[in-house]
Amino acid sequence: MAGKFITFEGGDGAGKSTQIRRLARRLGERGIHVVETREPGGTPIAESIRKVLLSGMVKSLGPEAEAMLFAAARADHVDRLIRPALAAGDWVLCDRFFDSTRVYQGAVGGVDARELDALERVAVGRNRPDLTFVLDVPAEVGLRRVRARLAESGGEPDRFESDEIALHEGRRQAFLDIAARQPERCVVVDAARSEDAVAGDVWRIVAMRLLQQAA
Ligand code: T5A
Repeated sequence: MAGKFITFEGGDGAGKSTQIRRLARRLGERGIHVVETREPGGTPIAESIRKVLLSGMVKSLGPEAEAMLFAAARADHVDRLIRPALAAGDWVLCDRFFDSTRVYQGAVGGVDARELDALERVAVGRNRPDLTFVLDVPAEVGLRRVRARLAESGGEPDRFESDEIALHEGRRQAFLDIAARQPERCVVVDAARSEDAVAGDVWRIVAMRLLQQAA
């Protein structure tokens, strides 16, 4: 049986990594083999591209060049990790995927949608998510969480976290617009609530949309 492909999208600090860990644990308890991964990243080459992108080293090249780099990382990630895992029957939980490019480089970055269509065809092909969670939080809430995490770890905000609040709010709206246009794939979850409340919704939706199908 082919596996399932679930992506988690949303602004910085929405809680995607947290919810992926929790969902992976619950699926694992059911005997489902889960692959947890992230974008940009997931393979050695894509992780190297991640470093270049998040350091801000290529920011001056502009959003179009950044979109190409995200697509190059994604192509490797899909070819070497996502597609083989799905073919083996695993469930793949991915922290961000093409919707992030549509939002960060497209809707807010200004890269033309037709250019992004072309990059998506090359990088993703038919490997489209079965289900996408859009974890929705006001930008201020997400950024507060990011700041708290950085204060604990002693880290610095990355190239995108450092953007001004208006850009973060624009991204939030752009994710909601994608979800409204593609309700068959996307589900919006209010992620400003407790981790438990969000995880409860995520589990109910996975059970309803995917576990019943897989049974
Ligand atoms: N990007 C990415 C693009 O521009 N284009 C693309 O195509 C792609 C793929 C990636 C950056 O690259 C950009 C978008 C991003 O800016 P990243 O470090 O992977 O960088 O950034 P994020 O995916 O945003 O990762 P974050 O860690 O910032 O956010 P998460 O994963 O949404 O949040 P999480 O789970 O790490 O939680 C953050 C903090 O909040 C707490 C957690 O404990 C943690 O401390 N938390 C909660 N606190 C209260 N209530 C809850 N419900 C909480 N849930 C989590």
